[in-house]
Amino acid sequence: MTAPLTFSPEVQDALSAGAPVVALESTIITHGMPYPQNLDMARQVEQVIRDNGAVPATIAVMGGRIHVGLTDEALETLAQTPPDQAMKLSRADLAVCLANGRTGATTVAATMICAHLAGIRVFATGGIGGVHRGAETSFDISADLQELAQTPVTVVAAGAKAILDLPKTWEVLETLGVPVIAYGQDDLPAFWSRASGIKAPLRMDSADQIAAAATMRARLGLKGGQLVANPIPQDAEITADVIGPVIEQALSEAEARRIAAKEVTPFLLQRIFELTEGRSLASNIALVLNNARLGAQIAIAMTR
Ligand code: PSU
Ligand code: MN
Repeated sequence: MTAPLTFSPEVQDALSAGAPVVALESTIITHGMPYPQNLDMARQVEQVIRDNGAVPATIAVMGGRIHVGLTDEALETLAQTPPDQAMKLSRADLAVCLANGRTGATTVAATMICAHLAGIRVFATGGIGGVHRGAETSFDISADLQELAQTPVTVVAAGAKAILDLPKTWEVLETLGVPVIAYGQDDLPAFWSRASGIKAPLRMDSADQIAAAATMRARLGLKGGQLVANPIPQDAEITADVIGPVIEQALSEAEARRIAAKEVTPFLLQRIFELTEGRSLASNIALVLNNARLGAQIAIAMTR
């Protein structure tokens, strides 16, 4: 009995040859961005990984199988699937979705699980889930954090999404023993902004160092992955003074409308997109591409 994995020919060839592969998630496509920008982003991000010498493996669940590497047709179908028709898959939902033959988009947590099953050690995305503001009453803490603590995949993100309670998110990661590594700066990045005012627990300045740390973690028998927090490129950033009030407004609307559980993150991202007239989406795409580039470099370093 093995996991129901279906590899695209490109990913299959790369993995058999020991060539660098970077996993990509699909919730960002179905629940994180509107069509058609989501499709455009998904294609661009794959291209950036190829241009940087690695092979992209976008992961999604369709027809009872975990697909590792999607055809352009599958990517298009997924991008056009309304959020209420694709399950948003975390660790809790993955097996149910597969067993019932439903379509599902993988979050950071589920993508890590699938990447690990497929033998992929690096994964690039936008921002991880984390501790939501008000978690002291809602208990809303993303399963992404637990996953980083147990599954050996290096995740490249632009930090945790700034809609979250960032200090609490970093505290939980520390408790869980997850290395949080700021890339090329001392400060932890805050998704749409380069700076958060919070000093990162760890800093690294090269893909080689990040790859070496992942290998050492395995040699020590320590379970879990690493989070690489890669700041958004300067020309794409929205500084905290601009994005902050927008986040506040989106959060109070979510509260007034009693948005809860899995709907919270998609609702906030959509409202922030509307309130910034698309600027937040342009930044989100820029940071994903930037993370894909670093992800490719790390995957290459890991094959050396
Ligand atoms: N990064 C983005 N956009 C997104 C996400 C990440 O730029 O939509 C998704 C990821 O799939 C992440 C999920 O795992 O949001 C977190 O959702 P929640 O807060 O419900 O755990
Ligand atoms: Mn949640």
